Amino acid sequence: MPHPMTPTITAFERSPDRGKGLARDTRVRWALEEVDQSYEVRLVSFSAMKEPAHLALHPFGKIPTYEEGELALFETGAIVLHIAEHHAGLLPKDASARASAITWMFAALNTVEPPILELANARLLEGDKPWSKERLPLVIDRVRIPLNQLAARLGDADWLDGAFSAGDLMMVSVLLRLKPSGLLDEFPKLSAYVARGEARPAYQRAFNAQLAVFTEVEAVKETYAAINRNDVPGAIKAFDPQMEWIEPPDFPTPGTYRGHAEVMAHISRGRNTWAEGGCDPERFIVAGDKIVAIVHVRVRLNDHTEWIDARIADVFTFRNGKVIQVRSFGEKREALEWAGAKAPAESGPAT
Ligand code: GTB
Repeated sequence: MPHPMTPTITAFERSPDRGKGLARDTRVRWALEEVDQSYEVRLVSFSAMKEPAHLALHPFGKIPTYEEGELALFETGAIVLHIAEHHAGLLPKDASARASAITWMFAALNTVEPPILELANARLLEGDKPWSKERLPLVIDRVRIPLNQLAARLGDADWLDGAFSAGDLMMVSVLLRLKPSGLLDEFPKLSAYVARGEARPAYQRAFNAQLAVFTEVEAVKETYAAINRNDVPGAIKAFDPQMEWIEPPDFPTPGTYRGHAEVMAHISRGRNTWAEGGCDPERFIVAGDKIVAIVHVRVRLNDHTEWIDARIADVFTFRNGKVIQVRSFGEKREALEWAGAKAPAESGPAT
């Protein structure tokens, strides 16, 4: 079981950047990694973000959120500040130096990030408007102004104000969003500053963790999609040759199936009993190397008229990007307990 105070953050179930680290959970993960605090991740879909359970955590229906015991936070500025204040390593001890570092966090969020967001919106959301081409140079110039000023202030220093701090973490996170635009290349000092941030082991761990979630969830989804279309080789594409699939005694085909051949035969046997329907993973909870998939099973078996309509939970364990075990559970609670994860907020159909 996780420590009761292990924080849980939320992240995109399917990040539009396909795991390039640009969504805002990365900066929270980075802060947690810098202070060596383990954490859990609950993945939310775009529709779940707008449901009451998530809105209770984040009034604006966004990610990330941060839960730690009774405490629930939103806004990455507040979350990173909370982490930095409760652990050593991200803020100086001296009160004035601490206030300066916090000032850089605000500068990143209030001065540097807004024009960068405006540019992202101009490109992604307004690119098809008739006036977009004319407006874009103006928006880009508005980004250049604070970047020029920031580069001048940074000069040849490694970090903004002495040692690396939460201010740098936030500034680098904000600047990273510019990478796809190429604009950062105009500012070699800032490019080098961002590269220094990215080179930090804690950043690397945070980046890899969010990328792993993206690729692992895609692999889990593809497993069910392949089973549904009766593509058994496709279903085991992400499975390690030594993997095992364990089904509990009260399942129709209980037992432990080991290796590709046994697992394929097992999947095939189960799949061939279906007349129609499918298994849809509806929700994902990440706990360390495990992904708990809450699966909606809606199947009509051969020679039956009634439908099976149930929710089960499959726990996928990954090693080096490959599935080494799938363990099925009839009850979501049992699966989460076994995986050492907390239950997700209840909402929508997947409860
Ligand atoms: N001010 C808030 C904070 O700092 O926490 C902003 C939170 C926020 O905008 N979150 C975004 C979100 O949940 C994700 S980061 N959006 C969903 C919605 O509004 O419905 C923004 C983001 C999204 C995608 C990429 N990407 O794919 O490149 C990059 C950044």
